[in-house]
Amino acid sequence: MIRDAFDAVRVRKNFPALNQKIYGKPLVYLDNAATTQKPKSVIDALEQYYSSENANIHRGIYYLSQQATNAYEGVRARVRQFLNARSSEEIIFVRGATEGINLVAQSYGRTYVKEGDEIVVSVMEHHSNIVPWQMLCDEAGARLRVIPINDEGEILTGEYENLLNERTKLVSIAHVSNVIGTLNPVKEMVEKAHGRGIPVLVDGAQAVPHLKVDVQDLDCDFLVFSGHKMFGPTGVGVLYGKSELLEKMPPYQGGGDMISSVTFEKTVYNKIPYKFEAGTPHIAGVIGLGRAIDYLNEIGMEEIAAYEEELLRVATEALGRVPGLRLIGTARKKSAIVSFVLKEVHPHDIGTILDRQGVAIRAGHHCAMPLMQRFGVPATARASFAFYNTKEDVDALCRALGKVREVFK
Ligand code: C6P
Repeated sequence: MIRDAFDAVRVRKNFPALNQKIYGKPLVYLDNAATTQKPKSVIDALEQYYSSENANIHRGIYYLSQQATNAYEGVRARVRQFLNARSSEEIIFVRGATEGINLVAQSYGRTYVKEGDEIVVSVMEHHSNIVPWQMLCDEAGARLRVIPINDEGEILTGEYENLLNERTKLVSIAHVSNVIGTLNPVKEMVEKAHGRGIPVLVDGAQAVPHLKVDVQDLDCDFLVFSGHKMFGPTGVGVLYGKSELLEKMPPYQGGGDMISSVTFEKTVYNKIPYKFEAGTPHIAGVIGLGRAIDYLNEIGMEEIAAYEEELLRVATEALGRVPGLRLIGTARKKSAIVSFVLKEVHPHDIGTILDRQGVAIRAGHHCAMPLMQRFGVPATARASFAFYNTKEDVDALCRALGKVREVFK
């Protein structure tokens, strides 16, 4: 039984985009790992900012600019609280998870990673947590080492420990896989890396919107996430970094706001976090992200996680009854993401037929080609859930899969 305490049907009403028909069928939105829909409060915050509060920040001495600065910095404080970081200066606004990882690769990586050094990632990483490290390795003459997984899609922790050595300069690992939903034991992995003095970056893109993430508890050195996957606007995200590391890192980009003084002879950089926020940031996006965090706090991350866990259980059971369906990724600890293949049907065909039934899922390699190779499939179909999805959405998914079977029988 899906928990009665959590009223997804009521919550859905806050999301205007969910209330529409696609090809005459009610939209069943199951592509939340790609991006989530936005609550009215976030949409309203953007409209209000642009209609009556718009001004640049950190520059103006006039009322509107000060208001915009206060709103922007207020969100930094709320993100700090949301992640339980020690200080607001540890919160850097970026474009999203991808930019956060590139920032660390270019700033921390180019400073500390030298020829012969190693960076450790897992086979289930999103391309955003592979390619920036490959680029760095190519430049520095360093090597990428890859943690293998078992057939269920779980990290082989013994193999992980064996990979750590005196050449390892950084571990970068997804908290939750965007393809198979595996919830990785990041706290234990951080502990092992720290035992050897190795810092760890956590890609929190699929975790922060769905469970309570506490950076002090994880003790990770860096963590990134994207606003648009957590009910906020696109084009904004967060890099959390421990202040002692951020202090030592050079800026990632040069420009306005990241300096305290400039002459042609010498530029003195601003203090953190501003040192890493060159140019006018996505002010409206940050304000919208703040509103999304308020929304999540109102519901409660524990409530959300518990509800989605049950949704995952219901979906896994229901999909298990679909003839010819093979689940890819059956880890014991999972987030509400299910990837699957159907005998003799290409995932793109599944996606197309489902779309005609109003069911939006993603089909493809999910920007995780090495993981596809690991499971020996070119692509999967993926349904990814959020707290506004219901058991009826799972039923609609299964009914639509029945149509796929009819077409391909
Ligand atoms: N995954 C998906 O459909 P950006 O694009 O910067 O907001 O997020 C990149 C990213 C990084 N790490 C993980 C674990 C992710 O899942 C993503 C984005 C989307 O699975 C789009 S490819």
